[in-house]
Amino acid sequence: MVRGVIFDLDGVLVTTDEFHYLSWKQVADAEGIYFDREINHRLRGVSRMISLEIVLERSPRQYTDAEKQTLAERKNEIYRNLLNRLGPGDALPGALPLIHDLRHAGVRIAIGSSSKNTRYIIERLQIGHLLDAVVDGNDIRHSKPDPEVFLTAAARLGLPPADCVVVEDAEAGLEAARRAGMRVVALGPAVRGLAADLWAENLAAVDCRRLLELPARGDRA
Ligand code: B16
Ligand code: MG
Repeated sequence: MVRGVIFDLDGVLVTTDEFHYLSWKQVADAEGIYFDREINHRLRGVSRMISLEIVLERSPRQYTDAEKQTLAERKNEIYRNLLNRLGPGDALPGALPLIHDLRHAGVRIAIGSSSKNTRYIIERLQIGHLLDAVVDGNDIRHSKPDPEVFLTAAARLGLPPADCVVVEDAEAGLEAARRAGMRVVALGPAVRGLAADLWAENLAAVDCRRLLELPARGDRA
């Protein structure tokens, strides 16, 4: 039985994944470090500082911890400026109809995101009233692929992990969901072909009933 759905935020409910890319690209270009969309896929779902380490892999020189801190802050400043463009109505196509259908079916809704900007994004989109729990980068010690974010979300929903489904656009997120013992819907091209209970191009292609009928982990042949 599916009693809770935990949505990833960036790249699932809103196109902030593109804002992350643009911000890192600006930081990398200013440092003369090669960065492209393929590398950017590896940043999906992982924390800001781990993202920075991945960006710096292509750098010919070493950065001190203080320099890394400055780069991470610069990236976040650029990113926050891009977030200011968001408003109600900027949730990705299919996101709000699916959440409404799920709520109508009595399913509890949570967000499980690695981002420390989650609450600001929720505010910009004005979707807080649709959520029963929010767990973000400020609440956890280990980011995806560690299951902590999803286990904490299930606990805040008051549900066992086996009753929850995660919706994710990142490989790190799929692994985190599996390690949490949850069913997982993989969304978008970055995770096409990876192990998941269901894959869809975007949320508009996810049918509420199909999601609710996903077989429990132990029930599959
Ligand atoms: P911030 P998600 C993740 O959010 C992003 O996918 C990832 O690219 C980003 O580095 C991470 O949040 C941290 O974000 O810098 O805003 O704290 O996909 O888990 O919702
Ligand atoms: Mg994501």
